Amino acid sequence: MTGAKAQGRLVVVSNRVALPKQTATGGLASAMRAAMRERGGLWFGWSGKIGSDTGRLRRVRDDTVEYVTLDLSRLDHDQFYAGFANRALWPLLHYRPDLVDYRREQLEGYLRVNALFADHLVQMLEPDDVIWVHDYHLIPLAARLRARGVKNRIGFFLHTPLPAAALLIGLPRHQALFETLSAYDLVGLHTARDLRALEDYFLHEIGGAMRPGGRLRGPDGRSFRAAVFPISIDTAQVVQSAREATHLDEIAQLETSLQDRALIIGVDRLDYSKGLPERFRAYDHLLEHRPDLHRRISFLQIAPPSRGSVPEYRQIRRELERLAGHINGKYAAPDWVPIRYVNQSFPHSLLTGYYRTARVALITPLRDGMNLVAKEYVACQDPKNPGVLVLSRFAGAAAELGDALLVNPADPAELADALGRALTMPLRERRQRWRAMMDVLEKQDIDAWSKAFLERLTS
Ligand code: GDG
Repeated sequence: MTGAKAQGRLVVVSNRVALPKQTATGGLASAMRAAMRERGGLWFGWSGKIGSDTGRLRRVRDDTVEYVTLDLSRLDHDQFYAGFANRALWPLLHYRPDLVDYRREQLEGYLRVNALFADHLVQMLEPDDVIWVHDYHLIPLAARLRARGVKNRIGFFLHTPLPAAALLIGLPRHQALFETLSAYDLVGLHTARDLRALEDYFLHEIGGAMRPGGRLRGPDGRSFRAAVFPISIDTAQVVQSAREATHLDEIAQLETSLQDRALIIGVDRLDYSKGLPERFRAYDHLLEHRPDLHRRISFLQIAPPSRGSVPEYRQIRRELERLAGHINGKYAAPDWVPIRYVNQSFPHSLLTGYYRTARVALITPLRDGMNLVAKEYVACQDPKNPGVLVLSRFAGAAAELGDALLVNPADPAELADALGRALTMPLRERRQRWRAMMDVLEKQDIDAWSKAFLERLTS
């Protein structure tokens, strides 16, 4: 392991930490673990626990990787996580200025928790560590680390979209927040559109400049690189999981319940960015205009609740319950339920089986950084008889998956047309489209993604 030592550890920082005993649910967790294991590592973040005092640390070691998590006080949690991160930044970054609930004390709480993260982290760092910070909860972290004398390479990856500069400047004190990105050495984004937005913001809104070699310079004079790294999935693992899932009882039960009806599937965290009400309305539109499809299709929407402490999430949950009830009330027959709306989460292995069973995936976020469900759906298909992906143009994944049926999720008629087309698409065309998308996923998997980012960060 001398090579590994020479490289320095990988220190990952994210709001939540996937501990070693938890089954790695997402590709991201396993990719981070693999990268840390190779060179030794530390994963630091919030424990998910709200304690009476902020600052209690929990440590777990697993071979060459150490996991350190921090409890937050109720006030810190409410201001940093439920407040500024999820009620101001999340809607802003998803092009929803109408939902931004900015409060100065929450921004201060956000900055305070970032400073607290820096205080703890600085004591654990070694000079040759490479630090990789994830997502919108921790934008100012590098600036706080630099202020404490940290000279290490620090990279940042934004998992959400980055909207146009014209929207970013609507956030009070946006400059104090977004210009801290220049404290990183590398900022990674999902798509070229996000990168253009970042460049435009730095160049035209806060007096930064473009340096030779494409580096951006912030108003403080520090320069950093920004580049596109579209995140992906563990393609080989997902393919295998979907094949194995065909033997699961739950899959047989789902198939029996379908009685040869074509399954349309959607899988999304219950979030207003995912376009769920619009999707339900489009399904209503389809059933209204295509009576020939009644009883021949079934729409399964899996939507595990998330961020229940944020009011907008409770509201959308009620809206979807109403819409699902309305659609079933309007079209259901004694032996047919048009929409199966399920508010729970499932083991990932089972999800891969559901994806494979579905003739169509309906993935229509209003805005999404990438959308990994779209990629997983493609990887799970039976190559001999693949299903069709109907995908929003506004998911980052659309930039790579141009062979999906791309739609504007705001138009129920367009969405319903695409669904109709997907349900009757000839096998030959399904195969061609699937093959083209699968080629992308085989080349660009999650390992290629993390390697590309880390290579650029350390070069
Ligand atoms: C953010 C960005 C970006 C879903 N339901 C269950 C379950 N899932 C898994 C999916 C997929 C993951 O969760 C969801 O990833 P997405 O990318 O679709 O969406 P976000 O959660 O919003 O993720 C997004 C991503 O970060 C990565 O950068 O693509 O744009 O918003 O893997 O399969 N997993 C399990 N049970 C469920 O019920 N186990």
